[in-house]
Amino acid sequence: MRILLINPKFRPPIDTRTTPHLGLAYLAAVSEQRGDEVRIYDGDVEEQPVDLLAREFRPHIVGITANTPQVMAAWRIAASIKEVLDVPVVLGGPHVSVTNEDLDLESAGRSEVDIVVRGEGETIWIELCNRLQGFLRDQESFSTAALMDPAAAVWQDLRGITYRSSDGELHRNPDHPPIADLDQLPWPAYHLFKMERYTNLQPTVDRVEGSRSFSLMSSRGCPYRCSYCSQSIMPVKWRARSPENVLAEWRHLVEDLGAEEIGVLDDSANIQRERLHALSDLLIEHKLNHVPWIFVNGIRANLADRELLAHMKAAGLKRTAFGVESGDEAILHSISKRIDLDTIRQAFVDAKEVGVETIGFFILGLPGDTEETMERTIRFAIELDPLVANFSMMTPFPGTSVYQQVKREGKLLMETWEDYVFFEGQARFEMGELTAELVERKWREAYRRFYLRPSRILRTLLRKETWLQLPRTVRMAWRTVMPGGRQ
Ligand code: B12
Ligand code: SF4
Repeated sequence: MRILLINPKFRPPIDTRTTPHLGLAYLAAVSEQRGDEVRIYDGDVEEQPVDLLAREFRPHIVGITANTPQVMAAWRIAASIKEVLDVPVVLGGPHVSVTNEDLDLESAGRSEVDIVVRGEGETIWIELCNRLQGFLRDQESFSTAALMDPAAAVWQDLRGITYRSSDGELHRNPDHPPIADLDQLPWPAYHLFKMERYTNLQPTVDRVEGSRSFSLMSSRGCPYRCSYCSQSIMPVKWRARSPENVLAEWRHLVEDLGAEEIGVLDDSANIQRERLHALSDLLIEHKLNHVPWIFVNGIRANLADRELLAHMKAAGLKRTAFGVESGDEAILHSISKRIDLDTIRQAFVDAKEVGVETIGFFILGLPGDTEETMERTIRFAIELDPLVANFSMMTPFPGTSVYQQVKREGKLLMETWEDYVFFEGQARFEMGELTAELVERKWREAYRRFYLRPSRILRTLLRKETWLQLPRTVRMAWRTVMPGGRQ
């Protein structure tokens, strides 16, 4: 079959770099394994309108991915394709996987969307394509209405989907079990992406623009349940690939695709420390440790001991992020972070002592935050002094317990799903004494006080990357530290 997979264009924030969509790369890979002809349309780097491609390529099925701020663009794309072609449109990704707010039903209820896939997609997608192919075999001419006819009974027992049958009824089938053995998955199909169009394939490894960076995921899901995080409410259990399987992909990225740096995207890579020790041994043994790699999204500070950090450093780890979130013990407890300040302190000390650069993620405006607690967060960031400090204002994503709390006790300041982004310098809710003015002020202050310390300015000026990326650095600084400089 011909398959078109789409990543909707996202209103680009100033200077966010683009990276191929790993979820679509996996879906494309399993489709190719099935024998399909696959095209990927990544709105972030394409110029041609998507309906034109649909008209030329005439796919048998279209799959669109969406996180929360992308979902409205996904609907618009679906509608534009439906105008030129009668083709089943399937929507998947983080937004529709949040079922406790009925976001799957919201999308499946729209006339331009036929089926929603919830959670991890590969197995469901292949089962779905098999059924569509079986249906097509028996038809002289195709119509989506016939495919979705309840009498045809194509979808009633396919787990993990929510769909609208042609009589207008919405159906939510039970969840699909997670993929038990991640080692069975093929490698992401990067050959289907226009790789030369990505400004920097890995958004957080600050190498020179254009250096060949690739992402890799060595485990999926997270066993923690932080109150603000979407990961904690999606039907994705923590599972890991074997060190040997990760090594094989690593070799492929370095030796076949010429990767100069690798970003490991796991949500919580260090749940099983022995696994990372084993991977480090393999990277050293196979002489892959000359290629720098980083943990982009943060590892758990409570599970990052010095021995592990030192071993990973020897295996090429250049930098790691830690989700610190708050400098106030009570707030940390209230967001179910399950960590204390001393443990975080120790992790930063250990990382620096073994020579691993650090990134700290901090959130301002968490429920319960006050001027004093946010002050503690800023001071804690300065004390930890990571190479990169990233301060974001709390954005309550649908389904999370923070979202539910704000809906109950406060006021959301976002009007549409497109506003659910946290890089725009605007507070996203107010609750009690936590006003937008206060959070935005502390956010600007955080950047100013962290980055405009004399010691920090000197360190920044001494870094080669600062000069290599000067225009970008200046734009970023203007956006964050200047009052009103966020547009
Ligand atoms: C890397 C990453 C980024 C990168 C790249 C984004 C990208 N599109 O890949 C960058 C830095 C740009 C980014 C930005 C943002 N991100 Co982000 N990001 C991630 C992260 C850490 C990994 C994504 C990934 O590669 N996952 C691995 C692949 C295999 O999973 P996947 O993409 O979800 O796809 C699987 C399924 O969802 C499903 N599926 C997906 N699409 C489809 C389509 C079809 C048809 C089907 C059948 C199935 C299907 O099948 C896939 C394979 O199993 C995730 C956390 C996570 N663990 O997923 C957060 C995450 C997706 N991001 C999130 C957020 C909030 C954002 C931002 C909005 C943050 C902001 N700054 O405001 C922006 C949005 C920008 C944008 N352009 O969309 C949230 C989304 C929550 C939500 N409700 O939507 C997540 C879940 C983090 C979290 N824990 O809260 N992000
Ligand atoms: S540890 Fe990280 S990925 Fe896991 S629930 Fe908390 S914030 Fe989300």
